[in-house]
Amino acid sequence: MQKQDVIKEILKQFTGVKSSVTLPAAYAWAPANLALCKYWGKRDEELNLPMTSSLSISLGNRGTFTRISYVAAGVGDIYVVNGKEVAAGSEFAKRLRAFLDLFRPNKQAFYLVETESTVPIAAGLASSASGYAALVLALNKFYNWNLAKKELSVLARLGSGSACRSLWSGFVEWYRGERSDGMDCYAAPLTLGWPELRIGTLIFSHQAKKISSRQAMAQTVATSKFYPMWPCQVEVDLQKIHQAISTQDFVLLGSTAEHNSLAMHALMQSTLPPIIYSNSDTIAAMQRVWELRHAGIEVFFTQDAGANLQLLFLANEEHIVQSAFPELEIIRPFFDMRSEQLILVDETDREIGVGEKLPVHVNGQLHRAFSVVLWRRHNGNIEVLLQQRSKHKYHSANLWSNSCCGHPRPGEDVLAAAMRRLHEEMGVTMPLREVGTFLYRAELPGSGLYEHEMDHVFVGECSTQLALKPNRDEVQAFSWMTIDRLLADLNENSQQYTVWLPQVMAFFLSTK
Ligand code: 2P0
Repeated sequence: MQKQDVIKEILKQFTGVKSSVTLPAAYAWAPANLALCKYWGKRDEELNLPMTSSLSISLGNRGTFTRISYVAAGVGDIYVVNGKEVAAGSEFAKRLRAFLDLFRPNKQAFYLVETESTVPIAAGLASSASGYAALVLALNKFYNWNLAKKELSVLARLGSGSACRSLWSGFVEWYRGERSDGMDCYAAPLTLGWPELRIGTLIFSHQAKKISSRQAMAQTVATSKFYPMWPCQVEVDLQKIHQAISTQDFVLLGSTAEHNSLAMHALMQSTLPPIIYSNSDTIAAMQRVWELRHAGIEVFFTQDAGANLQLLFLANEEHIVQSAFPELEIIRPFFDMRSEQLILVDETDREIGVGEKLPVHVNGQLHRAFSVVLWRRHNGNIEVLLQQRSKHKYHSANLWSNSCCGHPRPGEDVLAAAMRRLHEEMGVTMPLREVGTFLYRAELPGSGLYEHEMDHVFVGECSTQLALKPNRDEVQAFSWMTIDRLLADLNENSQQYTVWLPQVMAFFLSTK
């Protein structure tokens, strides 16, 4: 099976690749990702089908922003990376051109692809993952395909295997699948986050790798006698990582990721000829990490196909790890998102662009948003958690509202955004369930701003023991209120509540 066959199948509802170009240019953003359980070895090199499943964490605001348009007149594609045009004969350009060849409506259609990368490329973090993911997202907008994320994940995989995990923020699992056409081989996000998680990148080598991961993988599968053990290792490690995430057991997460990475490098040492990405700095840093652990600091490492290391630790160890490794660049995967950019949508919630938060509210442009309602059963009643917005909020200050609300950022999954914001505002992490969306437009009294939102409503059931830690910059008070009392008060004292709360509550009630 060839890539073209897969693309044909996915785009069969359209008349060929082109469909209708409705935009002069389209742009998209995708995060880089770091595998905690690695992808190493393919069962199909043409389709980038892996031998095993894998699991990653996306790297917050480290990623790739891509804009795609047609070259007005010319004889070939133009690729611009971080403001510099890429030589047409380079390996990078050849690989990208071959991928885009799969998506040309005719042989004379040439693309201008402009990308900006915030991935520390020298740190050995795969920029190809976010690059191909952003490119596929941009093509989806450019041609107005409106494909589901699962299909986009399959398309991104055809560019680079690990790219299929770069369509979401947070934890993402890539399923191996069984089919020879790979239609069941795609990634999907996990519902749980871990806001305290930190990733530190240590850079030891700025040189290009002597052997690409693509080549190294193929050599491992072909020549390592230990390779047949790898799927068993992955199966166990995936189970442990799932358990670590669901119980927030950091030592289990870190030790499993470190072990998985060492096992992958052990496989490479057993190939013919051997492959060793580490240099003496890599080994010295590993030993430093082990010394810190011996001294009681919970820090672990993972290493991709390069000399550099990524450290894993929690927020409470940030200072001590930073002082042990002064050159460490720290990423907060659940916080360092692209900020203050909102996703503009049409009335079917299809993404049509991005916009700065304030102008979007001044102009009343339709954008994607979410509202979270936490609820509990207490003394035979259903109670919902209300928050009083801080006096510093840019609109609806001091008003009472549902438990949390906000906007997903470009490239951010709306559930991941709801989880992120719930933690930022109320200091809690819990599973949320989306119960639907509604569209509303309202003037925000006294602010000159308009809310015009496609609002995704999430609910989460809490225990009566739930400990809230509200962020005082966002929330000045909170209160659990029975539904009956809230509905009565919304009638009597509506000016004390946000304009969107009645609709959110009506939605919540319809699910009860
Ligand atoms: C990973 N790596 O899971 C593993 C761990 C590197 C080490 O995925 O050939 O660039 O394009 O499918 O995705 C790097 O491999 O390879 C990689 P292709 P890719 O992140």
